[in-house]
Amino acid sequence: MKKEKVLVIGAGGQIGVELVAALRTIYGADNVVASDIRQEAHPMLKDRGPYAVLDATNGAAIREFIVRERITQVYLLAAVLSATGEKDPARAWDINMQSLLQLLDIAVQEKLTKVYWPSSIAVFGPTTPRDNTMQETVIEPRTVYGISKYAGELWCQYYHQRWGLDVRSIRYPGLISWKSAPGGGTTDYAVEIYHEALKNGRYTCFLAEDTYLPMMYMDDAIRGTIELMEAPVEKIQTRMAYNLSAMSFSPAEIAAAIREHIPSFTIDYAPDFRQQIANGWPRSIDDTTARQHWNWKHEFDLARMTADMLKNLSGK
Ligand code: AKB
Repeated sequence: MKKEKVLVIGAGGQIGVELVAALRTIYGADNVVASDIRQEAHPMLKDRGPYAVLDATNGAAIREFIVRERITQVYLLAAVLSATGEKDPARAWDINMQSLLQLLDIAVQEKLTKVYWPSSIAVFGPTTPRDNTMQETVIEPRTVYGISKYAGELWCQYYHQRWGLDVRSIRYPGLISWKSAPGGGTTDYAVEIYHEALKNGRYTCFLAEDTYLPMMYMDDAIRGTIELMEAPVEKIQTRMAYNLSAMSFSPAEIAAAIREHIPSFTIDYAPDFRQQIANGWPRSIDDTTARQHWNWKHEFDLARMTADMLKNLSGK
């Protein structure tokens, strides 16, 4: 077992519950503390290792916890995502930025060995080339979530340059998982559709049928996150977040993939305010930089992910 004591903030979310389990296999269950603002631990976090109630924006409480528990690494996952963020931009900005800026300070002062903070394809905007969007390109986000992620990337880069902090980050595409639900994102339809296909045999999609977005299966996202964090420091040559890609599909294409397993499945479309957000994001991502720097490779495509999602969700 590696000797680190890890704190995951916002562990009860879609990424957190799976990341905590993966980290516990590397560092040992007792050395990975899951924390969330919710009093009650997510069922996947219950009785499987230490759990703490922590508000990501309460820097004093987080510092006190880090010092008391001799934490050496922190993963900060708490965030307000794109769709929820547009409903209350000031709150989204506050939560997303306060939590990061306070943690970066604590990390320098308490000499943490590493920090992980997720970014998103939401950093890109309508002025970015939308196909095979490069690592370095025009970046003018138009959602508060995207603005906070881009600002956050710049802060991470600043803390690395100024203080030598080892902070690493990934621009996640839409993440699809069966163990835990997403919340408040524009790409959430690609999870809901599987649940509805199994439950009701039909789905009304909040994006139009030809809306292509970059997507990734959670297994790949967790493996990629851990590979980035485990990579030797000299491989991490960008301290902005890495583009990471696995697949790109539209609602019509995911529906067709589901029909391979459930031929009677039907979909209709009722685009809402999330369509405009999706229209400003890339259709596909170029992740050559991550592939070259630390050997990133995805494993799941749409067909393989669909088979796995439907098998696991039916078992549930
Ligand atoms: C969202 O839709 O807001 C997120 C994301 C792409 O970061 N899933």
